Amino acid sequence: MNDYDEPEVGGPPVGRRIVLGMLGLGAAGVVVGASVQRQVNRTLAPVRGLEGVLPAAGGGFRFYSVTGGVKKPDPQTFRITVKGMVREPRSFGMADLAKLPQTRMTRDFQCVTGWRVPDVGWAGVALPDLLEAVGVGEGAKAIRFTSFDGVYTESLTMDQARRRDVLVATEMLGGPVTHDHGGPVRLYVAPMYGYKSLKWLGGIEVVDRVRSGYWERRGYDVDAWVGRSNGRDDEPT
Ligand SMILES: Nc1nc2c(c(=O)[nH]1)N[C@H]1C(S)=C(S)[C@@H](COP(=O)(O)O)O[C@H]1N2
Ligand SMILES: [Mo]
Repeated sequence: MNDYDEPEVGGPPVGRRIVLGMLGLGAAGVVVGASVQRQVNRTLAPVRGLEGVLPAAGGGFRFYSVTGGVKKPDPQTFRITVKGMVREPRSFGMADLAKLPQTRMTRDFQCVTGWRVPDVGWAGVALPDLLEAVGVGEGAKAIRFTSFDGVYTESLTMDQARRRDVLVATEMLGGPVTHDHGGPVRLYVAPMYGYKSLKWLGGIEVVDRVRSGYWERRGYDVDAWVGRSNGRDDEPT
């Protein structure tokens, strides 16, 4: 049985190579001549399994948002909602999240377009602990995440969501998650490419199947394991 649905935007997914090219060049700004090829190589390095062979594109985070002007919520009233196939639908403010068990980890952050930030400190509530607090209902197969930017979405299978290295993160880089990094609360999916780590987390829904997220409808793999053959729907696997 397949728990994954088909992409829901019209037409076939955009070829990943095209998406990657656009992203890489967009992120790099204006590049010319030989540096274009170098940038493309860097962009494709992770999906070709060449990490460590070609240089990384940069040492630091790039701020990504598929939409402009994301509103900054009031931390006093901000809440994330957890609903769907759960025993007890609930919303969590910052104080509620702080009362749940806290998990810390130091892990690399790797964008599929080629940049990586090593040894980033993260803290927050491990997703399994949050799910435990609401109780996952029978037949639940996946988790759907929505961003209060109104556009970005992501999904994890239930197995992936039960990993302890998936965080509902309230801290990164040694302090609260900043607005530009998707605060006050973002997702951090340590073993997967950065696009799984949804910013400006607003909603968590327990559902009966995986729905493709924002980039997945545009050609990226739903399973975004770093180091596996992600980002290639143009070749047999
Ligand atoms: N809401 C939202 N979340 C998002 C994105 C986005 O555009 N919007 N971009 C994703 C991608 S592709 C990456 S690599 C990371 C980048 O995180 P950063 O902006 O903190 O560097 O956020 C991910 N989460
Ligand atoms: Mo990314």
